[in-house]
Amino acid sequence: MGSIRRVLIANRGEIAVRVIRACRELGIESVAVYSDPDRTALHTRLADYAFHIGPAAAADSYLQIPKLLDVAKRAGADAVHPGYGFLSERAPFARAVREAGLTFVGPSPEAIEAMGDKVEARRRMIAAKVPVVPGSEHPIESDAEVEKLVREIGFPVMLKAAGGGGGKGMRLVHEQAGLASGLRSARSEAKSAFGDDRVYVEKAIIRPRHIEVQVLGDTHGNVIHLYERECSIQRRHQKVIEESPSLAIDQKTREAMGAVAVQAAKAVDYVGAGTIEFLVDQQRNFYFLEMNTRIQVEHPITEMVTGVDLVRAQLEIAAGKPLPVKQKDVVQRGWAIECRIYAEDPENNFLPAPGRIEVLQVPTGLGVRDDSGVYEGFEVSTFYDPILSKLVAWGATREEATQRMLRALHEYVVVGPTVNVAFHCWALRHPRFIKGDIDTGFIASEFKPEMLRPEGGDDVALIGAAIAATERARSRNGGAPSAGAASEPRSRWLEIGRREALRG
Ligand code: MV4
Repeated sequence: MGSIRRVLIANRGEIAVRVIRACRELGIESVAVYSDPDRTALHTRLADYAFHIGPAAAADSYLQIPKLLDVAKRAGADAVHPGYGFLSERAPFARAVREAGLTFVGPSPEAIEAMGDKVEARRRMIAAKVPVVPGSEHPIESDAEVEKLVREIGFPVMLKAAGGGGGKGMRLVHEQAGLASGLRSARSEAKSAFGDDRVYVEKAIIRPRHIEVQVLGDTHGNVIHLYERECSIQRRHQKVIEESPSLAIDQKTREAMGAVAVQAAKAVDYVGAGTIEFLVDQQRNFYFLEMNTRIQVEHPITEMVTGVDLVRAQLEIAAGKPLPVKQKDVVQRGWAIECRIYAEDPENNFLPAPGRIEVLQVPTGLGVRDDSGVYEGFEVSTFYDPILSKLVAWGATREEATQRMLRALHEYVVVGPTVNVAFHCWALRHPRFIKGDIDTGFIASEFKPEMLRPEGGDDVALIGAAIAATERARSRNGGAPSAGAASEPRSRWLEIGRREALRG
């Protein structure tokens, strides 16, 4: 603890950039690490120092604890920020950082461990009077035991891996006949995925909403919450659109969830930024699901609505300072929506679509924020999550935020990789989104690839737009623009093509 002068960022892409920005604002020097394909990445360029840590495969670079610690030492860093993903929730990493005499920007290894073991987390939450989904208080020992438990809670039930989280190794069981075989397959999947065959059971909540609460804890025992994020729009356990506040809860439920989230964090002596995930059923009952012991992808919507810089707060907390705000001063103002902009093809089962970004036009303007990890000319690698940026729109009301997001999506142009911009337009214009009638099954039940396909004739305009944009990039790069790429018709094509491409 004590003051932090130089931070090693054990991550890449947009979150590494986000941390570098917070460091610079605080007068803290930043140390980036990069793999072979990230030699020219944005985080590598923006940091004060950058060190090569190995080949593209994360297992040989961003996940190499000894290499990272060696760089931290050589670079003279006094702290390590893990970002999200990679090593961010690995207790052994937090411990190794601590044992190397460095400050880990995050919670204690003990808190990471307690919340990483989902059975242990449930046990701690039950002890702290945090509502959990009815079910196991310890791992299932036998078929007889699970049958007895299920007689009490009733079908349907969800079998889950103690070492899991994020949806891996889950089994939905509807009736007695499927219980023993479900247990067997859940166990073997858990064993091979996590090296841990412990499984537990919960009552299954049907078509739940996923609503999570941001918390901050400091080293002086203070914990506050920063209200909720609605994260129900997901696909295969990957969030796609998030918003804050949530339309699904009233003020009383909101305050109750916030208070429970604080209780949950206090139960593990939580320090830093964390998130308590809840499942919310159709009667607005809420249940603790998991705690994420890291900064999350979707943290910007909380920043936009509360005005609290969460990454700055992480760094200040790690330096031993008290929380930057008191609970009574945390207020939700307006509405924020985040769309994750991915290089992927929604018309082809959301297949990742990496490649070189030939043209990039990023939206700006009132109430628009784009947290990006890329730039025009950068090659999106096949080795990592193909996220380009997180586009956030803030408005005084949900309607204004939605309109602003649609406007920003309209401005967003990427030539090169296929992106999911049109998919976001489709979702934001959907009557169920507009009503706020969303749950975790929204995309699976509403989305069909045909819904994005332009009607006959529009393809011509799309091709025109692509040609025009490529010409623009070529001339900017010093190449000779071809005949017929004069500025007037070029911009008209671009305008028509863009409008057609984005028409939901
Ligand atoms: C559940 C559930 C219904 N009932 N647990 C999926 C991710 C993992 N973190 C927990 N998950 C779920 N747990 C009970 N008792 C439904 C899900 C679930 C889900 C949860 C949040 C967001 C999206 C989801 C999509 C499918 C299933």
